[in-house]
Amino acid sequence: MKILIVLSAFFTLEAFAASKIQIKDAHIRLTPPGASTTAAFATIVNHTDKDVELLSVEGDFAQAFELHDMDMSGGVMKMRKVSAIQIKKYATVELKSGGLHIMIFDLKKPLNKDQKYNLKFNFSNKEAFQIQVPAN
Ligand SMILES: [Cu+2]
Repeated sequence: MKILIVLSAFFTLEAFAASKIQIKDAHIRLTPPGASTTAAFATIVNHTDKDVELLSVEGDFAQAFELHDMDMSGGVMKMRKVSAIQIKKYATVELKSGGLHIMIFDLKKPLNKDQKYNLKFNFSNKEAFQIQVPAN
C-alpha cells in the first residue's frame, strides 16, 4: 500500500513537470443575441526557461479563430491580427478585454451561458493543449 501511494505521488509530480505551460482562467465572452463574433481570454504561464509563442487556437464551434492585439491608432483603439503571441521564459501573459485576445468569427450556433467549448492552443515548442472553456 505504501509503495502504491509513493508511486502515485511520483506520477502526479511527473505529470505536473511535463506540463510546463499553463492556461488559466480561460473563458469565451457571451455574445448578444444575433452576434456571431466574439473573443476568448485566458492567462498563459510559461514555466519553462525558454520563450514560447502561442501560434494558433482551434475549435469546432466557429469557422475561424485568430490571435489579435489592440493598438492605439489616430487616437482610436483598433484590433489587429498578430501571427503569434510571445510568452517569455518564466513569464505570464494575460489575454484580456482591451488587449491581446483570441478572436472568434462565425459562431456555428449562439453560445450558451456556462456551457463549455473545446479550444485547442498550439505552441511553438510543439505543445498543444485541448481545454474546455466556459462561455460567460
Ligand atoms: Cu479582435
